[in-house]
Formats: sequence, structure tokens, C-alpha cells
Amino acid sequence: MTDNNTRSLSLLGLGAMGTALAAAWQDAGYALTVWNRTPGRATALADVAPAAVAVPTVAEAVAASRLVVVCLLDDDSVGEALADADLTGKDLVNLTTSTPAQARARAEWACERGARYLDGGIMAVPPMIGAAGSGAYVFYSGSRGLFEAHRDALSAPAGTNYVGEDAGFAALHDVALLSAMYGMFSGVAHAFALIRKEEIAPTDLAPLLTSWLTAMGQSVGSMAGHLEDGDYTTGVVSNLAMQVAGSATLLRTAEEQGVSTELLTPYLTLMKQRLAAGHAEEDTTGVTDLLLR
Ligand code: FVH
Repeated sequence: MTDNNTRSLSLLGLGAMGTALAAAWQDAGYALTVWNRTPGRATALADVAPAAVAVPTVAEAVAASRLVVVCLLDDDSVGEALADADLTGKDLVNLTTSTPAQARARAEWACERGARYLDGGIMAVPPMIGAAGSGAYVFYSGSRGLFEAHRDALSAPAGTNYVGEDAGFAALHDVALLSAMYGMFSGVAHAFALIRKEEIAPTDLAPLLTSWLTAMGQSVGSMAGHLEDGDYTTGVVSNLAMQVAGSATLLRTAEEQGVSTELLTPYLTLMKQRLAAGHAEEDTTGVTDLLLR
């Protein structure tokens, strides 16, 4: 029987993230009904008050609450788990990582089954969930009505950032941030490789890298401004002509240090391409446009 009590919800998926979410909702006093494909993963949740009720089937979990949260491995597992579920009148929140297209298709799929749908992209690792001050938050997109109706419940494990009615937008924001993160990781890997065989301790370089990257983070805002106003010129400050000329030193240093340039070269090549197209007075914003297919 459906429990319309807004202090209760059903959670499908007790992997590392699902378990962290469940614990946070328990801490916040929510009554939980939980299901996991492999039984036995709810044991720890049974010892905490209010104890989570583990049920053996998806159908029972879905039937138990108006709000049904899914946190499974990938979009295929969501389709598989919910294939036969009756979603009529349910509020389905999908925290499984998906692509924007998958999220949009899943929203349509849920709507056809009579459910409201909200997609989520979690910007946190499990230990950050439910931890005050951790900075964890979730991008949400899709049904605004669902988001508003369950805002309190959704705010219990992590902060919330609703980014629009388009169900694909949460995934798009999630992937945009993660992609930028890997760009940063690749630069950091290259920097550590440069000093790896020298008598410079990585722990000495680390704070310098952190403060440099923090200072350079300011350029994100100015790039965004350029993309919006269409004027990428930077004048005399670090223009593309200067940066491309300077990149020769970066490549030569890598060679001298016996370090592969495979992480660095793709970006520098695009900078050169933009310069060759006559954009010497710009900053590096134009690289963005070269990526569009
Ligand atoms: N863990 C993290 O750091 C990241 C942080 C950002 C967001 N992600 C996404 O969260 C989703 C769940 O991740 P997870 O960490 O909980 O993943 P696992 O610990 O590997 O647990 C996977 C759960 O999915 C169940 N499952 C897998 N396949 C199926 C299926 N075909 N049908 C039903 N359930 C399935 C699995 O069940 P079992 O193996 O225990 O039976 C786990 O409950 C994910 O999208 C991340 O990208 C986490």
C-alpha cells in the first residue's frame, strides 16, 4: 500500500552510493523501504532507527511510497529493475549516472507509465553524503512539481541545485563538471611527471599547484563572458600568440625531463590551430568552438 507520508520514501539500490543515501535519510528521520538486487545489503540499515524495511521485490518497494528513488549502476540497470513496476502516480527520482539523452528518454518512459520524473547528477562521493559542510550536492532536472513537493527529502543527503525542466540538464551539468575535472587531473599528472625524477617532493609541489589552479580558476568566468558576448579578444594580456610561443618551452621541457606530451599536445595543437586561423589577439576561449562537431 502506498504511503503518502512525505517523511517516507523507497530506495532502489544499495551500492556504495545507495547505502550512503539511505543512511543520510535515516539520520534525518525518514522511514525507508529499500530494495537491492542482491539481498543482504540492508543489514547495516536495519540496526539504525528508524530501521529501514528491506523488501524482496521491486514491486513491493515501489508500492510502499509515493517517492521512489533509484540509485543503480547505469541506465540499463534502471530499465531492467523497473521493467514490470507499476509507476502510476509515483514520483520517480533517478540518481543513477546517465547521459543527457538517456535521462530524457527515461523521463519520457516514466511519463508514459504515469509517473512524474526527476533526474539527478550527484556531485559527491559516498563519504560526503549526509556529512555537514562536505560540499556535496545533486543537480536535479525534470519535473519542477516533483522537485518542489519533495525538496525537504531531497535536501537531506546533500545540497540541491535544480537546473531546469529539461530532464537531460542534470546529467549534462554533471558530465560538464566531471569532464573539466579530468582536464585538471591530466594537467596535474603531467606536472607531477615533470618533477618525478628530480629532488622535488610531490608534497612540496602540491600546495603550489593547488594555489596556482585556484588562481587560474578565475579564467573560467572570463571565458564564459567571452562565449556569451562573442568577443574573445584579450588585448595584450596573455594573448594566444604569446601562449602558443610559450608552449614551445612546455614541450621542450617535457622532452628534457623524459616526459610524454600526450596529455598536453591535444590542447596545445588546438591553440595553434586557432592562432593559425588568425586569432592572435584572443585568449584561449576559441578552443571551445574548435571542439564542436
Ligand atoms: N560511488 C561514487 O563515487 C559515485 C559518485 C557519483 C555518482 N555515482 C553514481 O551512482 C550510481 C550508483 O553508484 P554506486 O557507487 O552505488 O555503485 P555500486 O556500489 O557499484 O552499486 C551499484 C548498484 O547497482 C545495482 N545493480 C547493478 N546492476 C543492476 C541490475 N542490472 N539490476 C538491478 N540492480 C543492479 C547493484 O546491485 P547488486 O550488485 O548489489 O546486486 C548495486 O546496488 C552510479 O550510477 C554511479 O555512477 C557514484
